[in-house]
Amino acid sequence: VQDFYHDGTPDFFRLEPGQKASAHASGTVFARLRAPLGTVKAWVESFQDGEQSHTEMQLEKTDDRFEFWTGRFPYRNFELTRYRFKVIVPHENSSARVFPKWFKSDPVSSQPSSTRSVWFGQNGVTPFVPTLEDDFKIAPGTTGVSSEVPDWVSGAVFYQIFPDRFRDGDPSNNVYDGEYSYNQHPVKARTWGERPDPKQGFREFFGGDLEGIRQSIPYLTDLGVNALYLNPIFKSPSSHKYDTEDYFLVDPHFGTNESFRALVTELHANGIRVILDGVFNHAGIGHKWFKSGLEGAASRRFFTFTSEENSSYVSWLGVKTLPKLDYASTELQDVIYKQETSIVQHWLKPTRPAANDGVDGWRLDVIHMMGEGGTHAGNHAIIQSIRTAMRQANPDAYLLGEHFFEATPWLQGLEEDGAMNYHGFTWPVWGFLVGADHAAQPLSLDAAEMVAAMQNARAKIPWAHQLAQFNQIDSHDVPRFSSLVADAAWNALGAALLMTYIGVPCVYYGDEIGLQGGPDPDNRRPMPWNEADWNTDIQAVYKRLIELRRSSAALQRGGFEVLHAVGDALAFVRQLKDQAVITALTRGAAITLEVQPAIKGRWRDAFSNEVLETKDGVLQVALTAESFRILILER
Ligand SMILES: [Ca+2]
Repeated sequence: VQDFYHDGTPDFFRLEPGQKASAHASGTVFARLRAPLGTVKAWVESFQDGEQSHTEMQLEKTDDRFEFWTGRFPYRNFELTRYRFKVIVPHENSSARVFPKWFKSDPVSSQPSSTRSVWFGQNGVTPFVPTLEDDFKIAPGTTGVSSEVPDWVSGAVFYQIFPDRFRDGDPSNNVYDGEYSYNQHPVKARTWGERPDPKQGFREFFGGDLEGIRQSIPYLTDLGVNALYLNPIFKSPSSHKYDTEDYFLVDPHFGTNESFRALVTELHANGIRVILDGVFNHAGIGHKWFKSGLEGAASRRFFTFTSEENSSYVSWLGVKTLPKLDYASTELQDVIYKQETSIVQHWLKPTRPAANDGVDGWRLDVIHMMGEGGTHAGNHAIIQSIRTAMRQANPDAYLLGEHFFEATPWLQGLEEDGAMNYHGFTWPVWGFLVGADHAAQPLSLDAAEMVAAMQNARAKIPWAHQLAQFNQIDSHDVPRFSSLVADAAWNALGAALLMTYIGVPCVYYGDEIGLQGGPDPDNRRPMPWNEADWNTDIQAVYKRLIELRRSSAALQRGGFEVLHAVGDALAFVRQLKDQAVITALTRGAAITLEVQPAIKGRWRDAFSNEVLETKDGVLQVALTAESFRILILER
């Protein structure tokens, strides 16, 4: 346990009562800091109108291990508010000096100090002034309406479905062999259960569809998930459908617009939300805007042609089948997101006022690349406008950005609610449990290094976004986690981290039954529906972990504090007021961890029901080799 602690939960941070109405208010923040015994003085250093201000804190209470200091500091709601703590603490061998009357006495008369100043921000304690980017941050509009992260997001457990590979509920709509050609190659129909063929890739089809998802609702509710992220569903000639031909039309091999709306209604009736994959950086070469643009229509301006030549258009990473959309065109902005009838708003809104068939958010593909003139110029303004448009159509819509890398600039309150958290979760976990990064190059992190990587990422973003980050241990873009870990037991360790770490967990379809898979397209194998093919051990682990996540406010919205991180072993606590959950795990040999949670009581093992009690402030957590335990506080 670090002595210093602060987070965005109500025990440590809240806005003064009555400051909830306006999205553009100024006001006061109450902050509480947990500090070591013997702390001499503490301040909040915050920033207003661009200038730093100091607010002195008062000692509120002391227990046997900590002091709690409180203070109130001003903020303006329309801008990102940064703050950190400056604290004077005892320090042996301090090189500091005390000047009784600064600038008014002889410096030679100064006395050696037995204290020093330290600063505490989201990336920990430093004896020097930290950088702004590691400050605690309050997202603009935290008390208002327009910029809040939707409440439901932190309570969600997502399930990612790649529609062609999840379930074939209606063989009559399947692509058949040679039905059409794509880039002069005929498409190929495959049989459910076969392995994807790297030579066919996006030209092979297994027949999964919306009806298959509908038939699987009992399976999904039994698993316990309550939100779906669907890979693209709109008309496209490929099986991945990232080359959209018509954003207003569900692909006929998946179903119809009507069957999709009916599916959303049925999912909602079963407590399952849905977000769609919006591929708006580029269109497919078969989109009518592009085809008519080649013939000189006005929609030519939706793309970036560098000359009169029809072949001179900018495309995604040079892939000519994916011409890049140009948001310098206000007409394009209108049709993609600005108008009420735009694509983004159309699918968020119900088909009629009483219907419940609008989707709950968008995952935007390569969101950081969208921009003007064939570049990402103007990107942040575009994403801010998309957020505004989404909130207009559905105030509870979740804006999720796809970034394979760091997403910090998009997570400062005005743009994304959350990002696909490869940077702050997936890669650190891979460093600890896989031993490689996304490029299949060696990445070796012990427990301390993993949590340092995670903290370093978390430190850059406001609390509201930390809770809304989209965590996965794998996805359709990387090999299956279960195929990467050297030891099957480590697969369960990954699942435990996924369901107990801060942020929104998402299970890639099939991970819960141990589906294997290498790089794309092998990571997109058809979901086996013969239960004899399921790994029921990992399935039981997933179901219990999801149940725990769904039932625990501490796991959904609690703080995060590391209790132990050395070598192979890790323990951390998630706490929300008087609710707390400890996750303890080791990837190595059996070990007994001695941890000191700040909150005291009896802890019940969520799997074995064994009750553990704190003795003299120490909780002994015995772990067998390569195992995890989840301990729930009982008061
Ligand atoms: Ca089908």
